[in-house]
Amino acid sequence: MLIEDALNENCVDKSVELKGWVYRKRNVGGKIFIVLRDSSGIIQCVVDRGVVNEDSWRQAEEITRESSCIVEGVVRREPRAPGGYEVKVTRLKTIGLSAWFPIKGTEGVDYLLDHRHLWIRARKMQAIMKIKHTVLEAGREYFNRNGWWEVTPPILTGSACESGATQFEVNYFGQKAYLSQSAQLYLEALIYSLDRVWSLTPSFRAEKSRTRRHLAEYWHLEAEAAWYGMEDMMKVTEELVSYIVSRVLEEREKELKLLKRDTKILENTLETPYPRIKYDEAIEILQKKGVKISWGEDLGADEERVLTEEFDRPFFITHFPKEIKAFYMKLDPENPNLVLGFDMLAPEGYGEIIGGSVREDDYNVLYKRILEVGLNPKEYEWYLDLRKYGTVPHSGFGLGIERTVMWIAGLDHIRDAIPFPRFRERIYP
Ligand code: NSS
Repeated sequence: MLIEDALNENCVDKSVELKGWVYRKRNVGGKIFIVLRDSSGIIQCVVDRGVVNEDSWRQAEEITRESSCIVEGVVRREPRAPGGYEVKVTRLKTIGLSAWFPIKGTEGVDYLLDHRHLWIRARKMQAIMKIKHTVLEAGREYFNRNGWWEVTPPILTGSACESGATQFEVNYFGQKAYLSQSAQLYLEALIYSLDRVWSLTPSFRAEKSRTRRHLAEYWHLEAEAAWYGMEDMMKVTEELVSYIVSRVLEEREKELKLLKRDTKILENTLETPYPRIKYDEAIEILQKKGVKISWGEDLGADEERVLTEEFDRPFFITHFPKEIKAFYMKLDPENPNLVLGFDMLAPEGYGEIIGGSVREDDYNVLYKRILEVGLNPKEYEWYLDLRKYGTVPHSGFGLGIERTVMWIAGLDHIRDAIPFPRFRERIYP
């Protein structure tokens, strides 16, 4: 039985068997109090010398923090115990006696990263991973219920999707290949077959520095659709994000509470449409607020944070200068210095969680853009082909799963949104 199920009025006076790990242990006046934990929660188990046999008592005496064990006992109401119930132990069996556990929880960031394989047992980490589970489940469900096809793009790729500067090179049987930065180019090919497609894959970015919101390996939820314009695709992202947040609010209340997440702003997120501002306006707002930035410059984490102060829900920035965006974005027919691109920013300082755009569907314009940004059209021959054989207006986007979890869970660093984070400095564990 899971601990969560034992913390229940129906179990009072009933015998239960629980399997878990020792979360805390103390001896008080001839009794040993063991707080047991499993994936579902914690429960206090009281081992009374007068009740259990000699063998169970000895095992309770010897058992250490983080040992695995099986506990049998009777559930009782106990308002002073976490959850309001406790187990009066009748039998305790140690399964895996733990050596001295090297984590108390007060250690520094790097120490905890070195011991990540053990730290992921922490209740905080459990809560975040459960929230992530629901984010992933809701994301998949949104697409599947709305008639999109799930596809499986490759991770080993021959050319850059985003900037070449953040590519991981791999030795592919003696040739150069790269780890995928985004499935986008392949999703674009797939829409000619399936109209509307989505994928959930790892993406890799050789980010130069360690920041609060960059990982070298992250999970990327991407979608691409034929015939969709900018507004159509922005609407998809709004519906997706509001659906994800609604599911987390419904199903992960306990975890949000454990993380002390203030859910007021998350509730605002349920209501769409989200506000939209153009890049021009974003620059004006920033300049008015005293931020030193001029038109044409990219918005970094600091600028985004200032902009989020203006909104109490996610919002879009659109129509960026083409120089700061990727080669595949369609030029704005009303002002070809701009692209039909959009970013969705999460409020409360979090910033960008989604990047998307209309794609350039004209062969000649795309060819020119590839040259302009210094890429080799030879490497993009297949991608250009898509504009040669039945080109179609289309759009797509990518949502960073960890960025989204970081915001929804209210984390101050992206590293905790993934069990084994990868940064430039380390890959251990
Ligand atoms: O670079 S993006 O803004 N856009 C793309 O990769 C498009 N090719 C996606 C598409 O249209 N199919 O990245 C998309 C999102 C971005 O908004 C972040 O939420 C996330 O991916 N992202 C990251 N998360 C964690 N760590 C890093 N380094 C990172 N880079 C992007």
